[in-house]
Amino acid sequence: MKTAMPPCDIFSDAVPEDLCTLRGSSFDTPYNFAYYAEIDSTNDTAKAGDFPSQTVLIADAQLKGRGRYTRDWYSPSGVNISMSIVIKPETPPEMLSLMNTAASLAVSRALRAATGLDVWPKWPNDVYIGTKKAGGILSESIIAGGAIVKLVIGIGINVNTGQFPIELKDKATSLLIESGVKYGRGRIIAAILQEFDKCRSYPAKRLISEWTAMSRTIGSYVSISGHRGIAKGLNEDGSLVITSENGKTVAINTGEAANAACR
Ligand code: BTX
Repeated sequence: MKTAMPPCDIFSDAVPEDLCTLRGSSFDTPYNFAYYAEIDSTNDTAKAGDFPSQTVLIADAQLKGRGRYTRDWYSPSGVNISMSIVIKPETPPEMLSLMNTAASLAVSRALRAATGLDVWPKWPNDVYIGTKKAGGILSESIIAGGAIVKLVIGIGINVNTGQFPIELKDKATSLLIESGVKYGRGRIIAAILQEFDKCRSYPAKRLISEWTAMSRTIGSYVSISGHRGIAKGLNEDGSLVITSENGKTVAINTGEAANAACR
């Protein structure tokens, strides 16, 4: 990993204009911001560095943005949101598995409110507009002495990307492509953080029920990690319950909900 340049604070002249709204006095927030013009991955820097809790690392471009496993996350300069929220929790471990649920619900709500588009959370960590992926969440934790000492919630959103590389063209979309409108990233980040604080304070039952109401994964035929069947709901640990074709009910912790049909 390349050593990251030190971040700028949000009041620096280097911060792009559409992110300057994060300075706004109308935006009352408990979060601190660290801005990077270019970085390998906001999640990697957030995990490696000593940042106070409630720091949000924001990058204008990521050179090695990551998805789950070893997948790349396309993060071109100046157009999208690439950010990681650092939380040093007294978070019970079981809440960790619901962080993707809280973050994907928060992002979906914030984007829906900002754009009026058909945004929805897809299990376990995607944000879709219609049938295409517009964003993703990568929640990671640092554990020491058997306890979670740091949570990093990475959020990538395609905001003002006008076109994608050939390999993503058919499956990815952006707010700009869907609406024809360019959005200020700072306002969207502010809305996401406000929603995220609400969603992560919900009791698990409420969080799951609000996520379920917005997601199209539930009720769809899915194929995940060798299991095929109808997605019935989420357990309180965030796992997806599906009734397989052979009639058995299984709970799946992770994986990709392929072929999730749209209701
Ligand atoms: P994922 O593993 O569910 O999705 C990764 C897959 O999505 C890739 O293999 C590719 O097919 C597709 N993809 C790659 N880039 C894009 C894109 N921009 N839009 C739509 N589809 C894409 C999803 O992982 C979680 C992504 C989290 C990204 C954030 S950005 C800030 C933070 N830092 C970091 O390195 N990652 C997170």
